[in-house]
Amino acid sequence: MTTNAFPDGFLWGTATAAYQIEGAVDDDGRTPSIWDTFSHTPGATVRGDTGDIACDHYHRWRDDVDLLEDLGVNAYRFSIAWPRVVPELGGNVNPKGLDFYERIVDELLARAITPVVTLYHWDLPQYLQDLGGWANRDTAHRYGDYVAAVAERLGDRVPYWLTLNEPYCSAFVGHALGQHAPGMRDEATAVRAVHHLLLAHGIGAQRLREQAVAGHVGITCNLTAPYPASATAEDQAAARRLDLVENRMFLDPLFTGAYPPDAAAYFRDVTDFGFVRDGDLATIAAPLDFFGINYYEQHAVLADPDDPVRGWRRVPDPDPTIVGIGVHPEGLRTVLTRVARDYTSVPLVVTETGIALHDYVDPEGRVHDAERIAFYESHIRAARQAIDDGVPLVGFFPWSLLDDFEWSWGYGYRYGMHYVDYATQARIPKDSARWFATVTRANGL
Ligand code: IFM
Repeated sequence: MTTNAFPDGFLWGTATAAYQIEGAVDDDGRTPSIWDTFSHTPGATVRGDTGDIACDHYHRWRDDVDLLEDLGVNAYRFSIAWPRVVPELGGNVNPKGLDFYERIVDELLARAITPVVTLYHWDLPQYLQDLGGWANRDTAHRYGDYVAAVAERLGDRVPYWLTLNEPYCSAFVGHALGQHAPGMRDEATAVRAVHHLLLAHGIGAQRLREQAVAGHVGITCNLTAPYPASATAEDQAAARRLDLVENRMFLDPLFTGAYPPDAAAYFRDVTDFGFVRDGDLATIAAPLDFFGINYYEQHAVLADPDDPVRGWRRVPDPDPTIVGIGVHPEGLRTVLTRVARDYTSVPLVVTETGIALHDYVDPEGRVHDAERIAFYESHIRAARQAIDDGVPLVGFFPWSLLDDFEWSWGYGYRYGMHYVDYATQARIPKDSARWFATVTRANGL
């Protein structure tokens, strides 16, 4: 029977990431990450925006926890900044960095809000990038040491751990497209980075288990729902190739312990996967307790005859949002049912989904974001349908709690349920925040 209520204990949350909201980039021993370097590179971000101040969450975090309470969420996903915890090469742990996150975790727990901790949301310490970053296998081991340090301090209290956020973006958007830090345009390095990120995930998960953390261990991937623009064999093959890059390069190693069978041919002109060592895939594919999915995109795919190897083109969405992608809640259902059917039976969590708008404060001091409410509502319905399809979905976290530093887009695009006035750092609940609070309190629509 279809119902709009969600299962008891369902996690209703929202999400943020350290570099996007914290600011305080020099406080208490933090050193630069690749995003500090990249955002300070002329031309890398819109208007030269940086995360130097962002939402000043480092100093205002307690007020932001109040916002969570107002939303009525029972969970909150945030990330820990590696360069706060291990600010220098050599692995010395900075207690002040850990103190900050411990305060947040304890405050959340005191307010019955379940902390969901992302251990890596793109802010690689710059000192590791100087040694090759994710192209260097050793980064995966350094990541393991960092994870162990966090687990030693917080392992008894954090119920959900996510090793990585969106390795697709770290690897391909950062190393092949050059739009994210470290700003490289080299596909061979991007594929190497995929492997070392996944290896880092596996090593990080191992280190969490060795520390006997009390919580569940998972990873978040951003998955898309590509489909052929027509029934021709060419378009079908093109959609499958895009699916390889965006989805299967991550899902297959994580859940089947092998790169997809078509990966070697697809990347044949850039790599022979010689960086994969014996045992790596077993480390990567060690069992998880849950799996996080960030969903933003469904797209039609056309064959591109001019490019026989890659050979795909995304069809521009007929009704795009300001970031150029469409609103397709049915794609969320597709992605969830696919993962549950083809890859894993572990509980799934929608760790992000959301829409960027040009929100503004009206003369009465209100922010009317009806499109965001419609977006959330349709995606929550899609999530509910996935549960009806048998998907073990246990949580839903709209992106985001706050407007924030949206990476290379800077501050121009707003994703938050709270409007941030960057000049005063005032937070103004948007209509979507009030609406979402009714959902969390009713446990459904
Ligand atoms: O802001 C990002 C987030 O850091 C990762 N997922 C997509 C969001 C919206 O662009």
